[in-house]
Amino acid sequence: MDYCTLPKLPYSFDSLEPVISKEILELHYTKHHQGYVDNFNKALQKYQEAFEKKDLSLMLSLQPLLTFHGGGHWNHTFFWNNLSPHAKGMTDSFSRIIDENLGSVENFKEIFAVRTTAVFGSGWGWLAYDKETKKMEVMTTQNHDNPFQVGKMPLMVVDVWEHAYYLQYKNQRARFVQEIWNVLNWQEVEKRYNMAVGVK
Ligand code: MN3
Repeated sequence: MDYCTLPKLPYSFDSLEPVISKEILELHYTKHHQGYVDNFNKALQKYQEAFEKKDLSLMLSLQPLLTFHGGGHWNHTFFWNNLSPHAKGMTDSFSRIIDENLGSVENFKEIFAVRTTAVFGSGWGWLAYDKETKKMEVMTTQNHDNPFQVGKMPLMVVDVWEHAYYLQYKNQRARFVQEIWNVLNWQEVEKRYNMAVGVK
């Protein structure tokens, strides 16, 4: 049984050009994201069988697969939704919130670019919200890990696995991260922030 399905992409494959080429977006969504959905469903099926058999060691051994493929599905969905062909930039009120949390929008973008470009191997760059400190922070994760796993609320993400940019940007991850601002859906990020601060 399918526990989850590939969500609809909120725009067409060519609509993020020239920042993300049609070829990359189509492959990334129909092959990579679909693959994580399929493998997550398989892992969940095995987990359910293990659960029904009360096979704790099998349940524990399935955790890495669930985190990897489930995270792959969740992170990609979150990534697609914080991109838009009609990116409008931040509202004044949200850019003031970024100023308060991270010095300035310029400073935030610089920290984000440096840290995200420096991710070893495959991973993700995030803007996250820490409910304990009530502060936003820039963080990175490996593979398909997520700020949730360390108790933070994700607000924005950029995929820096090579499959996200290599066909177009080759080894220039920094240039990809720089270009992504042109299609960043700040209205969605602001909405997530409002939800994060509103939820106790
Ligand atoms: Mn990816």
